[in-house]
Amino acid sequence: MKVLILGIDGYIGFPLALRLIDQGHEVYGADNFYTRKRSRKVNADSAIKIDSMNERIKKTGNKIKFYYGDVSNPKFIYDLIKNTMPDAIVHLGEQRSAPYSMISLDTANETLIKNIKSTMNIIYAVKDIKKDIHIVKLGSMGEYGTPNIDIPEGFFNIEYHGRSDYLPFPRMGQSWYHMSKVHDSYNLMLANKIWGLNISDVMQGVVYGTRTGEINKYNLNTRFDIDEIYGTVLNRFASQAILGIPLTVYGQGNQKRAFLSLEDSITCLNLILNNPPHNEYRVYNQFDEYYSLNYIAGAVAKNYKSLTGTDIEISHVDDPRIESQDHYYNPANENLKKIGYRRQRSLDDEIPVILSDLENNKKRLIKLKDSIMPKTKWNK
Ligand code: USQ
Repeated sequence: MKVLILGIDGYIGFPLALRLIDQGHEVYGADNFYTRKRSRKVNADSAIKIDSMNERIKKTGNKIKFYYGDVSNPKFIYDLIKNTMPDAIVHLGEQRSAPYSMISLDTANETLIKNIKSTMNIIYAVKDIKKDIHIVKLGSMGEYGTPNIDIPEGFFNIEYHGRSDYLPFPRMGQSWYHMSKVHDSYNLMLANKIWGLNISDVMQGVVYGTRTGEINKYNLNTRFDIDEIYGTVLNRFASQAILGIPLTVYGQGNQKRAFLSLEDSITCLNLILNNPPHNEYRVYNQFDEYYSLNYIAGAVAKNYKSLTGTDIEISHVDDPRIESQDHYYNPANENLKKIGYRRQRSLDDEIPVILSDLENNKKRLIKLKDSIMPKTKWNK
C-alpha cells in the first residue's frame, strides 16, 4: 500500500510511519513542524528527546519520503497528492490541543480555521485527483461530549414524535479544538454523500505511552508532551510522579474518558488502513477502555509505589475547563473489534514502562517543571 501520512512528525504519525515501513508499505509523509514550534511557543518541549526529521529518516534507511509543508494550504495538498498518488491518506496534521485552542481568539481561530481547511483541502483534492483514495481522518471521542445516554459509533436509531430515522449522534465538543473536529466530521459525511468518497472517521480517546514495537526496534523515540497545553492526562500524571509533585486531577476527578495505549492506537490505525470502506463514511470509536481520572491517577500512583516504594500524592486542583464532573459514560467500540482489534497493552503493562522512560529523562523533565501547572482557563 502507498500511504501518505499528514502530520508524520507527531506523537502518533511517526510511530505509524515506522509500523508501515516495517510491514513493507511505501510511506510518504508531510509536516510543517507546527507542534515542535507551537510547543516551544508555550515554553514547553518533548520530555523525551526526539531526532530531527532528517535524522529520523536516515535511521529508517531512507524509507520515508518527506514533504515539508502546511496542510491548510490547498496548493500544497493538491501537489502532494498529485506527486504521491497514494492508496490511503492518514490525516493527523491538525492542531491537536484543546487548551491551546482556548488561550485566545487568535488560537481559537487558528485551530478552527486551519483544522477545518486542512480537511476540506483533502476532500477536494481527493475528489479532483484520485477519488478512490481511502481517507483516514483522526477525530476525537471528545466530539460526543458526555451525554446522559450510551454513545454509539457515529450514528443511532432515533424515534421522535412517532417517526424514526438513523441519524448522526449529537456532537457536543467541549473546546474549540473539539468543535473543529465536529465540523470536520460533518464535512466528511457530506463529502461522502455527494461524491461517494471512502472515509474512515476515527473518534480516538486519550492516548498514553512512550513506546511501540517499532520504536524499540528502530530505537527512534516519538515526542512525549507533559505541559499543560500539549500533555495528555496520563502522560502528565506519570511525569508528575517522577518529579515528585502531586498529580493534578482537575476538579472532582469523576470525569470519565476513553483511553488506549500508543501501541494499540497504531494497531487500530493499521487495521483501519487494511479495511478500507467502499463509497462509505464509516466511524470508529478508537479506544480500549474508559476510566475516571481518579482511577487513572490511582493507577499511576500504584505503579509508582510498586516500582519505588514511595507514595505519590494525588491533588485535586480547580478544574480549568468547563466539563461535567460526575456523569454517565458508556461509549461503544465494536467496529474496531469487528475488524480484529484486541487490546495489546493494558494500563498496568504500560505505566511502568512510561515511568522508567521518564526516570531516564529526568533532567529534561526538571527543565519542563514550570510548564506543568494549568494556566489556561476556559472561563477566564
Ligand atoms: N485532566 C486532568 N489533569 C491534567 C490534565 C487533564 O484531570 O493534568 C483532565 C481534563 O480535565 C479532561 C481529561 O483529563 O477531563 C482529558 O484531558 P487531556 O488533556 O488528556 O485530553 P483532551 O484535552 O481531551 O485531548 C486529548 C488530545 C486530543 C484528543 C483527545 C481525545 O490532546 O488531541 O482528541 O485527548 S478525547 O479526550 O477523547 O477527546
